[in-house]
Amino acid sequence: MDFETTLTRLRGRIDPVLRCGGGLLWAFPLAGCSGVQSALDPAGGDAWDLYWLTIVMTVGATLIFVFVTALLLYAVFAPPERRAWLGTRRTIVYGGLAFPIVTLSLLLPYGLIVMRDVDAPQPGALQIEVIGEQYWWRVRYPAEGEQAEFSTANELVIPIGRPITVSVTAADVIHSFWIPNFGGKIDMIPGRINRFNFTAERPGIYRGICAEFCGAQHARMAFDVMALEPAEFDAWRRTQAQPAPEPAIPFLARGRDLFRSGGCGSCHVVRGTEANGQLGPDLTHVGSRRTIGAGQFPNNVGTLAGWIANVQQIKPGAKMPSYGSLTGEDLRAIAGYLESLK
Ligand code: HEC
Ligand SMILES: [Cu+2]
Repeated sequence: MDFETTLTRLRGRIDPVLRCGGGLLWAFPLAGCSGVQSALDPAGGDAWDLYWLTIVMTVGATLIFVFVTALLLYAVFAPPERRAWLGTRRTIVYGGLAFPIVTLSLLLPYGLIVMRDVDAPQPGALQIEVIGEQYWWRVRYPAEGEQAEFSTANELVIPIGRPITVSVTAADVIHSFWIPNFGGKIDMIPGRINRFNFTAERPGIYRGICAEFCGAQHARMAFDVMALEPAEFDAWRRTQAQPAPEPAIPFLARGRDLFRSGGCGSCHVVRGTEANGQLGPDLTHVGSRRTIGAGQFPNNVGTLAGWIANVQQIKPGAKMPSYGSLTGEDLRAIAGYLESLK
């Protein structure tokens, strides 16, 4: 069988694979290329450096792989007199020594420079503290100038254009703090504080996740990142520092009373009321959050009521008991009260 026929046959076999299987294979990674939780859709910080490092490495490695595979096929299928040059000393010196030495000598400093530059702290950064807990995120904004400190949960609200330093740690087991669109991933380790520095370039809603298995509900441990215009951020921060608003109508006041008598305040803080428990998320402005349950459900009266009645069914092992014995009316009142805490 001569070289040409072999090639034609090989092509006949590979073509359908490339067309359907190969096509599908490409679709999978590409589907992850844009969106609110993608390292391939940088929105600021080191994400750009990491993005280009990834592209250069992937494209480079693909080209070299294709080239070496082509040489291999040639070495196997070409007639002996045509492939004789493959075995010469020159090919080995240039292809086997010079080429890898040059390529790797360029890639190594490139990687080292990216590593040196990423995660550099910036002066005047906004400080935020995040504590990983099974299975949610405690978020603290320390006092700054006139602005009083306050806590929230499962939500990182940041201004665009200003450097941010997030100091992370964990309360129980190791978690990992990762916002793919902003680069770096950083471990949250009990008893240790790690820092993550970035600047958001464009406004938007992004999704952060826990990237280290931390227990049964690890996969249901996400958070929202809201990058706002600076003025919007300042307004948000002023509102969050306020105590919870008083219930405006009797139905909501009833919700607050049920919240009190149900013992919710032994685990949750609602600033401005006597609820000051430290075990669960701060609920002072829970109604202003986009999602509940660490990024699991959109935030509205229905999902809040469902959460309170069934938390152990929808997030088994979460450190909050289900309140299945509350009547529908009572559930609506508590959920309505929480929803009104904007
Ligand atoms: C034993 C402590 C405990 C008690 C009592 C408790 N909770 Fe919770 N609660 C938690 C914890 C812990 C979480 C976080 C769970 C998670 O997402 O893994 C939570 C989460 C929540 C959330 C979601 C908050 C968010 O931002 O995602 C709401 C709403 C809530 N609780 C309401 C209530 C109400 C209402 C009551 C009383 C009927 C109550 N909780 C009683 C511990 C408690
Ligand atoms: Cu976790």
